[in-house]
Amino acid sequence: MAETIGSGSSMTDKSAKIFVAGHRGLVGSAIVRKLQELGFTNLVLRTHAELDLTRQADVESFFAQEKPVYVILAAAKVGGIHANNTYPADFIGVNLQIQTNVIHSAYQHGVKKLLFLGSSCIYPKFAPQPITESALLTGPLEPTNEWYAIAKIAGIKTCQAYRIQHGWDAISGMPTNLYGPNDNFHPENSHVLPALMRRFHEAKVNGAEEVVVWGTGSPLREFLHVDDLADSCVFLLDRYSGLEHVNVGSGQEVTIKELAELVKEVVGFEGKLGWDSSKPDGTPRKLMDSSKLASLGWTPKVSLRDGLRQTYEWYLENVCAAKK
Ligand code: GFB
Repeated sequence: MAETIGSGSSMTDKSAKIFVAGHRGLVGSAIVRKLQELGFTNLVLRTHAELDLTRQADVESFFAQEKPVYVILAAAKVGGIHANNTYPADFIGVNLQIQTNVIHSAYQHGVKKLLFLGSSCIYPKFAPQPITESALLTGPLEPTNEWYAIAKIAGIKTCQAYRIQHGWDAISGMPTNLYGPNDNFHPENSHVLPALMRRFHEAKVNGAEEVVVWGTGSPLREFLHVDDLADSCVFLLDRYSGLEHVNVGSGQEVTIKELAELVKEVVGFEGKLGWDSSKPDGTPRKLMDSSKLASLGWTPKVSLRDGLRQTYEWYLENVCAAKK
């Protein structure tokens, strides 16, 4: 099908029905906030209890009944390095089921355009840095998250296959490591940033002397605030129509040690840092090359320091206050 890249807006009708799958999660909730802020009035949302996306028949009935015009597929089984390493069957199985059901039903029921979201872990463990889109499938994956990565690679390829065979407008965005409001702050299963925020906060409140951080502290990670990701999702849905997936990064790269120091400062913990080297480091570095997205006209806005402050405020108001 014809590719339209960086040309005029295609989402001019603010009453067009948009299904945001996974609207209660970190990514989906940010996308809903963004769409509402832009004046989109016809969002279709379903909780997990209302619609289990792993159930093919239920997904088909939903699409047959609702007939959305656009779909943003932000529903996924996600987690940090420990969760990925511990629940491989869930990470590959649930994600393959969700994306296969949603992509196929969306195509069958006349959805105009679908945006699939993946992750920077789709790239080879030792991909040249910064990682360009063309690095996909050029080498072995990081073992701690290969199950999730294989599912996400299958999602990109499913979108490409439907585009090639059916001329259907399915596109993919690949965000780097994300953080922000509505993140999962579980002590073991979450990603590093919310895990550390909670650990430093609890250490501060309990007057602890030390906070232990996993691994060696040397891996490098790039962090993008989820509000920036949400903005890029609407931008891509509106402006990009191409076969290749698009990287969405911030260019803000820090070592885990630097991140830990930054979170410690934002939270206001005054004790020491310790390191648990029995925990895995994962990929040594995964900095995205986001020049393709920049050339289309999109750039991120939120600095890591501001994003951390805002996320900590959200954590205090929503997670800590809710526990009281
Ligand atoms: O965020 P994280 O779990 O994901 O870990 P990945 C990043 C780095 O932080 C690793 C270290 O080197 C961890 O060892 N780290 C230090 C910690 N302390 C902690 C902690 O308390 N909790 C956690 N979770 N990490 C994930 C993939 O990889 O990235 C997913 O497993 C997904 O598939 C996601 O792609 C974006 O960046 O290593």
